[in-house]
Formats: sequence, structure tokens, C-alpha cells
Amino acid sequence: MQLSVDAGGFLKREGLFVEKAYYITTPIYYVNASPHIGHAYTTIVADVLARYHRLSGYRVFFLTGTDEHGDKIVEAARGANTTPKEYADRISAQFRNLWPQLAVTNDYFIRTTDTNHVDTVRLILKKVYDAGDIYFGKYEGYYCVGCERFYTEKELVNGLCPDHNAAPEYREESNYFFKMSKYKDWLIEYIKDHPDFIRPERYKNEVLAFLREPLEDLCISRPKSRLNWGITLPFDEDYVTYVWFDALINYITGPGYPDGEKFRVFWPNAQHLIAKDILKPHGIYWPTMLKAAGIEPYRHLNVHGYWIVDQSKMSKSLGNVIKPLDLKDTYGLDPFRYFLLREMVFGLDSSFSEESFVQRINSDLANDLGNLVSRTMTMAMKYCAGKVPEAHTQTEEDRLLVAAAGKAVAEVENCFQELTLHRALIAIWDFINVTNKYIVEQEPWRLGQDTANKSRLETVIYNLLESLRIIAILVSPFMPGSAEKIMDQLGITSADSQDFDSIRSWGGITHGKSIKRSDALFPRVKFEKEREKPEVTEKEIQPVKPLMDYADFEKVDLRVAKVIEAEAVPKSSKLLKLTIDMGEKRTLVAGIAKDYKPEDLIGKKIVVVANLKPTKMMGIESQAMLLAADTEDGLTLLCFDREPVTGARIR
Ligand code: ME8
Repeated sequence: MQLSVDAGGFLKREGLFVEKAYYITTPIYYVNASPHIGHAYTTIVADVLARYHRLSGYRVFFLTGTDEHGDKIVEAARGANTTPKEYADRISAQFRNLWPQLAVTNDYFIRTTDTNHVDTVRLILKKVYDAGDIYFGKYEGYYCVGCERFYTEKELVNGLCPDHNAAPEYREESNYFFKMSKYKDWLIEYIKDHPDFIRPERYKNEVLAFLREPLEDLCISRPKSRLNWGITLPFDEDYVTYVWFDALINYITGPGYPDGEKFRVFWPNAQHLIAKDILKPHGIYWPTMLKAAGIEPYRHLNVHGYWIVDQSKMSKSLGNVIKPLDLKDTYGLDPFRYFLLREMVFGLDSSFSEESFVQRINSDLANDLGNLVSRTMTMAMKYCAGKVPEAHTQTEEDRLLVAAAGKAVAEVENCFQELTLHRALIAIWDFINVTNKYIVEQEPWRLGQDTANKSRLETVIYNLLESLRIIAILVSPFMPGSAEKIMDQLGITSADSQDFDSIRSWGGITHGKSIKRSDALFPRVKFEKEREKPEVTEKEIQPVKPLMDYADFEKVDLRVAKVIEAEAVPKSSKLLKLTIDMGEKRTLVAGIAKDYKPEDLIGKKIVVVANLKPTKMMGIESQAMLLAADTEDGLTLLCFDREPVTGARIR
């Protein structure tokens, strides 16, 4: 697919004009505190959306940044014994430097102290003032500095701001007001005519509920005598504007309002992404401000829920603030991105727990995806000499695999339209599980035992490699690093198609391409608190009881056995099924799935008890028992100092 952008900024595919532009924004974050997991979540969701749209042939503009004016920045700077500007520079840099470390691909980073932004705010203020929608008046009311807005008495809960649980200040002063009330009826009609303007629906309903109450005009200024850390009004030098009338405008400064080429291309498909805390400014103030300034409303307001930690909001005083870099450094970037996207149902609150994070890494990533990649690559290297084999006649089982891939691609695309990103991951994992099952059912290791099965073996391996290609592209917006590692093993380079078009049909991986096997994608991890478990002390080790005669010991037949094949036992998180060679072939079922990956066992020489009566586990007959010892964190297999002979008796 040949994509190009013409001089007008419009996208062309193979010479044909297509206007596929996608503009995604995050809130611009306050610089009164360092970034935490909530900021990381919104920005990573925006990144996943940006990456997906790029892969789907859209021209994308992705904007994030920092919100630097207002009382609370002045307060924070005072607390840190510095000036607001120096303070804002410092914290803004923390945000700016964080994003590349989380693989966030924003196109622009805006600061409300940037001169182009200051100019745009003054331009809009002048426009709205000249149109008669800004007036000077007296105001008295309850003001919450945390929210940087006035509250009506009805909105307060027991006299406190519902968001900050703090008493607002009573303020009385003359200020400038934006005639927001004038646009109330227009906004209600607009929301009703555009049912997905605010989504998910629960937040649209919340905005409509706000609008059923009287809508007051919006106070947009502060006298410089009280606050000068803001943008001077173009029509009164003694006043500044700050926070909402300042901050919201960043969304049009970014792409270059009024006559920037990007503004013209991207604004019609502007997608704002926020959490529910700032629904009112985005759902009410912003569309009415745009209307007053003669600018079309944005396309969608996408609202997500809150990350809750230990059943409460994150706060410095509770000491439960989760820092994104700490998690990334401990568990890796892609697992962190995966967890955030998989765990939160978009629109609802979600509880953060490190324990469930670790569980997801071990089950979804190490077990399901990691094992699939390493088993497939091990077999492809072993049976196909490091090249993508040819696919021959497809069977019914193969057609089911192809159909499952098609279903996953269609579902993922649908989920991206609806923003149900956790469902997109579920759909991808359904396909991963189908592929794992395909391996178990097709038993490539059995096919590999007889050259008569060569063409069937090649077809199975081809299908597995093609499934991996599709999976890699599907997960790439979520876990770009891991997707790249899978593609690297598959020999897919930047010269090959890696977009969503290339996975709409089966067969994109080409026969003859060189492939390679690399280290495990997702090493298993331990939950921090588990790691802190005290060491096994000598006291806890069972004392040895001298009960057995030598003749009894002689009855136990211990042998050296070589692992030929290993696989997970379906529906069991503990058991692995091994095929061993100990002079004769045996099947052995062992509870070591938490400690060893199947592919790491192949070729290992272990110790087994060879003369126990066979027993059945999960329907599989186990014909020997392996020996292992406890370690601080799981089991370790008995092994040898020097290479023993397979089948040798242990004396
Ligand atoms: O409100 N869970 O900035 P802010 C999920 N400057 N997301 C969370 C979160 C949590 N616990 N906590 C914060 C402002 N967020 C204004 C915005 S925009 C024109 C001006 C995320 O630093 C979420 O995106 O308080 C939320 O909307 C935003 O951070 C608030 O960031």
C-alpha cells in the first residue's frame, strides 16, 4: 500500500485522494505534582489510539502537554520555595521526559506558557469579547482552588468540594464573565443530535443532567492584584485569564489555529480523551466556548474512569500514589502498558493491584503469548531449517484457524471504533488461545518423527508463523516493543507491510523468509511481596528419619531421562506433560508449570523414579515421576555435574 500526503495535507493512497485524519488529545496536566499512573493511563490510551490509526492508514496528530497557570501552581511553587515559572519548567520537564520512556509517540508537547498558546488565547478572548459574549460583573461564591472553579451551593456536599473533600473559599470580586448560559439550549440540542458526541453514554447522560440545572455564566478572570500568574486579557491589562479559558484552548493552539494547515486537516476529527473528573469543563465550557468563537465543536469527548488504589483516590497524604516509572522498571514497559489497557473497562473505575498485575504478566503474557512464540519458533527452527516453509493443502482445522484470525482482526477494529480496548485485547487473546490449541491438536513434534508427514508439518508450521505475524500486528499498538521482537524473529522488516491492511487476509508471511529464535519475550515475575518472603530456614526443613534398609532403597529404580517433548496440560496451571527418553519412551506428568516453561525443558537430562505404578493426572497417564528440590521461590530439577548417559541407573 502506497501512502502519501499531498501539499494540502491530505492523505493519498495509491494516488487516490482519501481524507483520513485523526486528532487525539490528552488533558494537559497540572504541574503542581509529578506524574502518576492516572496520567500514564490516559496518555498510553491516547498512544494506543494514535498507533492504531497510523497503522490503519490515517494521518495522525497526537497532542499532550502541561497546564501551568493559576492559583495552585503559585501555591505549589511557594511550597517549593521557587517562582511559578521555574517550578512549572521543572515539573513540565518531568512529564515531557516521561512520555518517550513509556513509548508514547505524541507529535507535539504544548505548555500553556508557550507564546503561541498565549497569542491564541488572547485571539479567542478578543473574538468572544468583540461578539459581546464577555462582560464585566461582580461575583461572589464558593471557589475550590483544587478544581480552579466556582461551585454552586447545591453542588457542594456538606459544604465541601465533592472532588477534593475540602472546604472551598468564599470569594467576592469583580471579574469578567463568559455568557455560557446563552448557549445552554444550543448545547442540549447539539448533544441530542450527535448521540456519540460524549461517550460512553453514561457521561453524555451526566452532562445532560448538569444541563437540566440552571447554567451560570463562567467567571474567566482574576484581578492581577490577586493573581498575576496567567494570561493578560487583551481588553483589560489589569486582569488575567487562567486555567479553563486558558487550558482548553490548547486543543486548538496545538494544531495551529487559526490558519495552520494541521488545524484545517485535523480539527474535524478531534478526539479528546479525559477522565471523569474534568467532564464538566470539557462537556459544557469547551463546546460553548467554541460556539461563541465561531469554531465547530470537537468530534468526540471520550471519558474514562478513575484508577483507585487501596479503595481510595490516590493522594500524597495517603501515600498511595503509584509512579509509572517504578512499575515500568520493575516489570517492563510492555507488561505495564498491557496491564493498564487490559484491566480497566473504558469508562468505569478500576482498582489497581500489583498482585493482579503480576498474575496477568505470568498468565496472559508469559504463559499464553510468550509460550506460543517460543514453542512456534523452536519448532520452526528445528523442522524448517530457519526458513518460512511452504504451505500445502489446507485441512478443516487449518480453515478454522484462518477463520479465528479473521474474527480477531474484525473484532479488534470494531473495538477501536467503540473504544472498548480491553475487549480488543480479549479478542486477540482468544485467537492466541486458538493457536495454542492448534499446536496441541496438530502435534508438530509427532509429524516431525516421520518424513512421510513433511508437507503436513510444513503447512502446520507455516500456519503458526502466519498466526504469529497477525498477532504481532494486532498487539503492536498496545505493546510496540514486543510486537517488534516477534516480527524480528519472523524476519519481518520495515520493508514489509506491518499495517492493518496486511492482516485482513491470510498468507502475508512469505515462504523462504529467514527466521530466528530469540530469548523469552516475557520472563515470569514474582509479586514484590512474595519476593520478600523470608528464606526457608533450616528449622523448617523436614528432619531426616533413618527408617529404610539398603534393600528397600535398592527397590527404587532411579534413572537419567532426557526430555524430548514438553507441553502445558490444557486447563491446568500447574501441570506439564513431558515425553522422556530413558532407554524407552515414557509420558510423565509433573507439577512444574509454574517453575519451568515447556520449551526450556526440551533436551534437559533429569532424574526420574522409573518403577512407580502409573497414575492418571488430568486424564493423562503418568509413567514416571521426576525429582525436584525446593528453592526459595519454587522448584528446581535435579541435574548433573557431567553429562550422564540417557537411561543410566542412579546408584
Ligand atoms: O485536570 N485515574 O489536570 P490534572 C485515571 N489541567 N486518570 C487519572 C487519575 C486517576 N486516578 N488521576 C488523573 C487537569 N488522571 C487540568 C486539565 S485539560 C484542558 C486541563 C488523568 O493534572 C485523567 O486524564 O489534574 C484526568 O482527567 C487528568 O489526569 C487530570 O489531570
